[in-house]
Amino acid sequence: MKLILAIINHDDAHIVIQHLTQAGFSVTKLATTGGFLMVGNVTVLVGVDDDKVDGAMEIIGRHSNSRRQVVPAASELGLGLYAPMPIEVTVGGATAFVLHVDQYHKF
Ligand code: 2BA
Repeated sequence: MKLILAIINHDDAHIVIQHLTQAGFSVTKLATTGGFLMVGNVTVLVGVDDDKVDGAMEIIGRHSNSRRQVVPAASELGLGLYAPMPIEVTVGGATAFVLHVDQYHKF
């Protein structure tokens, strides 16, 4: 079994979760915040059998879009650092990690 941990743009999260759920995956949604932009994103946890990983990743990738985002000058970037001038970054689609699950219990 594997645990997919995918960080998704807030604007795409609803549609990604909807398609995963329709395809029969169990999903847990966490409200998270990116450390660089310090804006909200969504992390989804999906526990899947090994042979279902590709199917779940395909859904996540298909519905996650990358976006150019401007960080205004003087925005705090964390750790007390501030952008000296506006900078543009490409955020997402999704950043996904696939972790091996040692044990899985349901009580
Ligand atoms: P943030 O940390 O807010 O990062 C937003 C975007 O800012 C990133 O998009 C990237 O384009 C840029 N960025 C991040 N750190 C940077 C840095 N030190 N210098 C210059 N530019 C930087 P993505 O790479 O698509 O990441 C989107 C979100 O996914 C991140 O939001 C973070 O919440 C998460 N993420 C991405 N990679 C991660 C990783 N290796 N571990 C944990 N979380 C990650």
